[in-house]
Amino acid sequence: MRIFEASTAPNPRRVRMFLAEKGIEMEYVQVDLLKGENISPQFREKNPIAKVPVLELDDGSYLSESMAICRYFEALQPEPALMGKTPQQQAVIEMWQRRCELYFMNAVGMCFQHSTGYFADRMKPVKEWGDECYTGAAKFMHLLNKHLANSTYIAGESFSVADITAFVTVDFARVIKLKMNEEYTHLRRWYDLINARPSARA
Ligand SMILES: N[C@@H](CCC(=O)N[C@@H](CS)C(=O)NCC(=O)O)C(=O)O
Repeated sequence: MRIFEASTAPNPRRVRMFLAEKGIEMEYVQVDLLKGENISPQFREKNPIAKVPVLELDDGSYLSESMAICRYFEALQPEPALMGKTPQQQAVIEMWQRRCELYFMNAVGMCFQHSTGYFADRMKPVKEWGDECYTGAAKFMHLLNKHLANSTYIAGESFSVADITAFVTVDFARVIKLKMNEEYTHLRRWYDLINARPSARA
């Protein structure tokens, strides 16, 4: 198995963190996104959506979408459980993971792409949409701070994949100059907790 990725991009980092938590070693192959290696016909054969990460399985087939890759490894190696064990835990983690991905990570990503023109060779940046996404991401950060006043981790009292998505996004938000407000003491407490885990270096 090996993973096609880009070391500075947030989605591949989610998978690296997930695998580090599981103690799973992996071969990583770097794909140059700025040079457009991911939009080449060869790469589209691995993932028609033309994004990283992509997991190549030993049978030569490919899996993409960060959460699908994580779910595959969760099934292969259930411990430590990062996607919940009971039906309720699984649903709560899924709920928060999706919230963090849809309303935070995607908002930061879209703000980055639409305000910087980073991928202007393959999409039309719309500055107003970038601004709107910044506002959405900032609102979500505020919500997370409030939520973490009563919750040790994002999805309750155990570390989960929802923490990975939120943590990677808080770090990535630096590219749009969205920082943790000084008053966000709960978010800071949680950030330091996750940042102390060895997987945060992955
Ligand atoms: N929904 C996908 C998103 C993957 C994604 O957006 N990857 C970015 C890097 S973080 C990418 O490959 N961007 C290159 C491009 O848009 O051309 C996932 O969860 O893996």
